[in-house]
Formats: sequence, structure tokens, C-alpha cells
Amino acid sequence: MLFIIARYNASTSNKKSVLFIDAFDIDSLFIHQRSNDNSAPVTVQVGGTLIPAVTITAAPNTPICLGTNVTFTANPTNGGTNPTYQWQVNGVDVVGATNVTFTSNSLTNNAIVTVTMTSNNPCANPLLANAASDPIVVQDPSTPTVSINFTPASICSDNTTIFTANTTHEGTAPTYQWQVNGTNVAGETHSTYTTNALTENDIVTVVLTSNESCLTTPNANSTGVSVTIPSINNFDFKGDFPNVITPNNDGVNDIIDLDQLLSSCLEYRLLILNRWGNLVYEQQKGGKPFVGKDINGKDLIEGVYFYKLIINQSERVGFITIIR
Ligand SMILES: [Ca+2]
Repeated sequence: MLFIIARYNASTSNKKSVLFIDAFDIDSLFIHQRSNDNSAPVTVQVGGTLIPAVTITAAPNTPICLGTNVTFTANPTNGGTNPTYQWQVNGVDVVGATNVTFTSNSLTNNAIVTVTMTSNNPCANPLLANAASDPIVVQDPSTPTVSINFTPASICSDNTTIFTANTTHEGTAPTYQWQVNGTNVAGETHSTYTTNALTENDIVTVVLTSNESCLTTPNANSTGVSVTIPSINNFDFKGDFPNVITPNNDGVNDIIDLDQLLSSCLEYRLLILNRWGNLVYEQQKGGKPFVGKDINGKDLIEGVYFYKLIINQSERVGFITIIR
């Protein structure tokens, strides 16, 4: 299609210049030509065929979370004054989706949104233009979780206990709120909680707030950790004190670990003495367990040894036999 638009200043409209065009190979040009009596400039526009085009922008862009509203916008070129649209999802027309924007919250993974624009520009040829979105990655929402670890394993009333939140889907900047008996502990908003102020039967919990982008819910509650403070004023063994140790690394009776055997918050000393009454090994609370070696790490010979367990100015004594 070829057309010419010529505009003339009204006061000089009877003083037309003549423009001859033999051939051109460009879509449009502008000619400024001054008439010979110094009147206002005359602009002549020569236009050729205009090819319509359209692109799509999406907000938010892929990837998205399942159920998110995504608005697609058509960006026309040479669409004319009133282009019309038809949007499609996976190649199927969406009924009523004929505006410059299209919003959906029901896209499935890898959906492709396309638009067909019909230009009403009189120079447009062809009239239709198409565009397609990138495949929309649709993520399934996750559910954050939180659980609590704590050390030491046995909580003692006057000892410091460190609680640690173990989380999944916590995001890049999670926040925490530690609670004791369901009440927020002021200022305890980090991934660990250190305290020596617990009493028997207190329940410690933590609430996680995740900032991950695609979640069913941002909050997760831990199960409670019940504080049990062991009886500490007597020798409270978990079973009998062993009288035989077989330190041959077969996994059976290879060690004696008072930290595991003794339910107590008190410091203790376990002394191992040989038949001549000489100290050959000693374990204190939190120390290395007895594995049939002496203080210098040397294997003790088979035989009967004497032990003395000292807690809170009380003593318990007996025999341990080493069999290899
Ligand atoms: Ca053994």
C-alpha cells in the first residue's frame, strides 16, 4: 500500500510545491520543503507498508508459585489506534480474554501463553501478529518445618542448655520465636536459644517464620521439648554398673561411659585402680569413657580392677574385670 499525506499551512495553501516520486524502497520518509515565498515549512509524509508486531511481558515473571495471579501484557507495534487481541493458553483461546492484558491464576507447569493481535493501522499488512510467552514454570508450594535439638542431652537445672532449631524450607532470612510453656521469651528470636533458667517440666517450643517464596504457610511450630531434671542426689544408674569390659572393638561391652550410664547433673569422678591400688584411669563428667586403656592410652592387661565412683562426697566402689 502506498499513500501520501500532505499538510499545508492554511495561509499558504494556494502555494503548493509539486513533489514527484519515481520510486522508493523505504517504509516512510519525511520531506521538509520550503515554498519559494518564505512561507511556513511544508511537511510531506510518504508511507509504505507497516508490519504489525507484538511482544508479551509477564508480571510476575516465571517461575511462579501455584495459584499466583500472573498478568500478561501485550506490547504492540504498528497496532493502530485500537488493536484487538485474543489470548490463548497452550494454544486454546481463552473466552473473553480480548484485552491488552490477560490475568490468570490457574496456569499449570510449563504453560505457554500466546496472544494474537489484530492491527487497525490502515497501513498494516498483514493485520495479525502473534507472540508467545516463555514456558511458565509453576512450582508446588512447600510447607516449612522446624524441630529442636538440644545439648547437653540431659538438662540440668543449673547448667546452660543450648536449643537449636532444625528447619526445612526456611528461606533466606527466617525468623524465630522461642517459647517456654507457650509464652514468648523476649528477645529469643534467633535459630538458637541458650538458657540456664529452666525448671522441671518446662516445655520449650519454637515458632519458625519462613521467607521462602512459594509456601502453603510461612509459619511452622515445633513439637515441645519437655525439661526433665534428673534426680541428682543419689547414684541413679540406668541399669547395673557393669563389672566386665571386653575392649576388643566388637561393639559389645567395649567401653564404660559414665556419662551414658549415670543419670545425674552432678560432676563425678570415676577412678580405675589396679590390684596394687595405683590409679590407671580417670573419667570426669563430660570426659572420655573408659575403653580398657590407661591414662596414657596404653592397653591395660586382662584382669580384675577396682573402681571408685565419687559423686557429691559419696562413693561407690566395686570391681571391673577386663577380658580381651
Ligand atoms: Ca567387646
